[in-house]
Amino acid sequence: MSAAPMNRRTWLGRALATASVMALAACERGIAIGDRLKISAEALTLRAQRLLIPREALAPEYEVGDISPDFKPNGSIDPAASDYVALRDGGFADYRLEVGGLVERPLSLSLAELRDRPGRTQITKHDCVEGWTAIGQWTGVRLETLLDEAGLKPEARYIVFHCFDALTQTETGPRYYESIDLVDARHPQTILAYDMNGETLPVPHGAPLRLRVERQLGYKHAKYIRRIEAVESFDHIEGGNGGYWPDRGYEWYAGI
Ligand SMILES: Nc1nc2c(c(=O)[nH]1)N[C@H]1C(S)=C(S)[C@@H](COP(=O)(O)O)O[C@H]1N2
Ligand SMILES: [Mo]
Repeated sequence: MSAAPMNRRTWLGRALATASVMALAACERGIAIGDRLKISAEALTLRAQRLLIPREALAPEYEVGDISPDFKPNGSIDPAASDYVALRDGGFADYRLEVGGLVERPLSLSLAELRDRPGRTQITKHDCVEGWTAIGQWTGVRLETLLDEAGLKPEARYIVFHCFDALTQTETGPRYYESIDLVDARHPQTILAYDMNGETLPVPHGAPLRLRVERQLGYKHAKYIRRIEAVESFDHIEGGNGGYWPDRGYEWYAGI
């Protein structure tokens, strides 16, 4: 994925505003006409989706025979951070998923403990903003299961996924992160996947644990998850736009 094509700050509230308001805001910021049109189109797409398809609707599911023989790994494919490398070299035996932030009971779960919980398997189409798609089978624990165990505090509005990898492949570079709202977090197909196509999730696809959030584009599907944080806002996180790519100009809500 290349660097963000435009110099603008998008925000959920703005995405919910009308296209004309957005175009006007862009105009005031002196953004080129092509970008203004793109912003308007994005707002219209989001509004049309929200009107036509309930957010709770399921994404299409496919058959085993539909699974893509070559599912392209994308973005980070082999994180270099030393904490990740140590866990990977130990077969992820020491891995713990931390669930914290605005929860009543923070969790720290091993992979075995995650696998002990009820699992869900789904065959879905992954859709990357770069223009390719691939069908894969994913097995994991529903995010809602863990959120209910941890007990969300009433102020919690978003779930943030903190990842091990830095796209710069350096120790100090900004690590990937993403976030979703509680509608997507509680969606039945939103899972933390530990298996892909019936086998342990491989490193290029986000081992040991990655998000599947099937109603959104690929960059929302955080791989290499190390910690989950329930938050009220994104103000205290990196650039404040709720994700690595949203901080670089991409939409926070990437509905498909
Ligand atoms: N941690 C992390 N998650 C990530 C990325 C990444 O670079 N780091 N890339 C995203 C993008 S752009 C896509 S398309 C998908 C790719 O998932 P795949 O490698 O299983 O194809 O992961 C997403 N999640
Ligand atoms: Mo992507």
